[in-house]
Amino acid sequence: MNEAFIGLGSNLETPLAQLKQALIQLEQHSDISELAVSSFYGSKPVGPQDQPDFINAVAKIKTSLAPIPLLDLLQSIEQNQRRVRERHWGPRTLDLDLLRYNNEKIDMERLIVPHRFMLERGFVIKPMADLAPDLILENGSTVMQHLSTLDTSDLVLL
Ligand code: ROI
Repeated sequence: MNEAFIGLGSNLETPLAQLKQALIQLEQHSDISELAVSSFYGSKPVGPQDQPDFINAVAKIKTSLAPIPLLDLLQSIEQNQRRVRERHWGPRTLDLDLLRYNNEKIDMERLIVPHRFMLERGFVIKPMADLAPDLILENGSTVMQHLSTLDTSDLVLL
């Protein structure tokens, strides 16, 4: 079994319902055997500020899916929820990012793991700390140590 972390984010069309629906889709999938979810957090948009606040969470799964089939699944869930993405770094109905897959480094055209921006993003690291505070990140710090270096003052526990 493989362990993967997935970042969830939404800022359109009842974001909390979007995240919960996506989590149900993951939980019900036959190739996903365990699912743990962080708390949900409200967050200010990173990138353009003229868009609604986001809701973010992180899920930890155990899965028999290889990375690309897992990416395909995440993208199909995004599509099922009729993901709208109007512009780069603009508002979106549902974003599912594959953050980590075991301890693997993957550098493919479609998929880079660990996720390129996760270390900079409080809205990823804070929920990840709920699930895996002692996990060692690619910079050698634990999630908890790394969290203490980030400004998370804009995150609201829901
Ligand atoms: N900002 C926040 N707070 N949360 C997100 O999930 C998020 N996702 C994005 C961009 C537009 C970069 N900003 C975000 O893709």
